[in-house]
Amino acid sequence: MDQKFAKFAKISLVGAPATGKTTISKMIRGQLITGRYNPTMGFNLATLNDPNINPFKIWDFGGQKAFIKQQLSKYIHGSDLIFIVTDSTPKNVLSTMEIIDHARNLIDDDLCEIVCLANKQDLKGHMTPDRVEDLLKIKTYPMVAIDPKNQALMIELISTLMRYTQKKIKILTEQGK
Ligand SMILES: Nc1nc2c(ncn2[C@@H]2O[C@H](COP(=O)(O)OP(=O)(O)O)[C@@H](O)[C@H]2O)c(=O)[nH]1
Ligand SMILES: [Mg+2]
Repeated sequence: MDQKFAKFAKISLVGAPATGKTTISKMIRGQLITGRYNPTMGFNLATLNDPNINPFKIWDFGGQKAFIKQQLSKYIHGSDLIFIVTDSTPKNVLSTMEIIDHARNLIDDDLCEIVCLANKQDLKGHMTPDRVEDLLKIKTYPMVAIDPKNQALMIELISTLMRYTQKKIKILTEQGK
């Protein structure tokens, strides 16, 4: 195993409040999704040990404006993969832009992939992932976090993105960067 991934990989879920970060973290781990909304204070930390993928920790950051910037600057370092979670309404996508800029300033893009999950694709009037991608200018995947059937899809996506980052790091290391 590559040395970087011999440890638990760090996956961060970042976004505005109520976009579905905690639901995604639960869905990935196969936990029951209740549909109730309890705002996350600070962050939740969970571990996934799935036989199909190297173990990782999921950092689910609370999105409240009052502390998101401070939380991110303290804890986002060392992420191997960041999922920016937005709901797929124009208003939410605008707040997401600001969060992406903030996260980008804190991490090294070469060591960490940042992609977006355009969540709540089941809701009427949602924007398509292509439209969200046009606005945010980062690779965007459609998501319905309340559907447990998306668990396998999320694990596959994480696995693919981690392999991609691993390859990128290997090339950079070979180039002596
Ligand atoms: N319709 C719909 N509701 C969702 C979806 N994902 C999350 N929710 C709901 O949105 C609310 C906020 O979700 P939560 O995961 O707590 O948001 P967080 O603040 O980003 O952690 C909850 O009531 C969830 O059940 C989704 O894909 N579709
Ligand atoms: Mg939450």
